[in-house]
Amino acid sequence: MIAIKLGGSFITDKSKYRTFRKYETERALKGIIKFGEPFVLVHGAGSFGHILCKQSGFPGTYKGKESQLSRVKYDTCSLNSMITEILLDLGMAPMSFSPFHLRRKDTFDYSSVLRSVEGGFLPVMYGDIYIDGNDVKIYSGDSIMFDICNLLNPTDAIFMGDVDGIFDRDPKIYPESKLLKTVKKQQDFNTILNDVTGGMGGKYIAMKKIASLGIRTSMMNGLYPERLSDLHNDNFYGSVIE
Ligand code: IP8
Repeated sequence: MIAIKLGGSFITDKSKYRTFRKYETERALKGIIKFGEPFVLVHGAGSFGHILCKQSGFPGTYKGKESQLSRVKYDTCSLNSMITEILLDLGMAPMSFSPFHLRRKDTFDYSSVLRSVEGGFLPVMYGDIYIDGNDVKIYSGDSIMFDICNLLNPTDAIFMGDVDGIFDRDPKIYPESKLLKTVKKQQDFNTILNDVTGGMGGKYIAMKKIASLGIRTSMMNGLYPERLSDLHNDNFYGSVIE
């Protein structure tokens, strides 16, 4: 089994509220299915979560801002519905899970996710908000990836983004930046992060933690899902955390 995360910046245009990249997402999902390995799926929220959260001052108290919070929940859920609809049309049996509903006192309870795997379903989990007292908090798809990898021990954890992998500098700003085909998990990611930030800090931390579980962790470009066929050989075009 493999665990795959579709990044929010890949499946949406992060700069435009509620802009779903349907064609790209569908292509990536087709490529993942074609790869043939059983998988669990996680996706980010992109412009269906981050824009309105920022405007509303979330994470933080939601008192007096209940309708904004409902709107965020509705938006993240609609993105997830569009993704599960694609999977249904591709003949899969997706089952959706949000941290909002998995939240227990101080933790997240993934037992229903595990039951869905045992039942032969494809769990589709997504970064979302959850309520903690008077506060709303955000649980990212990257954190879910760590939790699910810890529980299911997949052979691979694959992060599909809108760039080819991890670079020595932000490839969107520096055209001469170099793709790091292997990154040692002992590497101090801050030395890379300084240039590659743009909201990617949490991702590197999650990837490093997953690699420390002994799970092969890689990052690749979702626009080229066919690169999955080289996942386990030297021709793989992406970054592997070792
Ligand atoms: O896109 C964030 O999840 P992510 C969820 O995986 C919200 O970071 C609601 C912003």
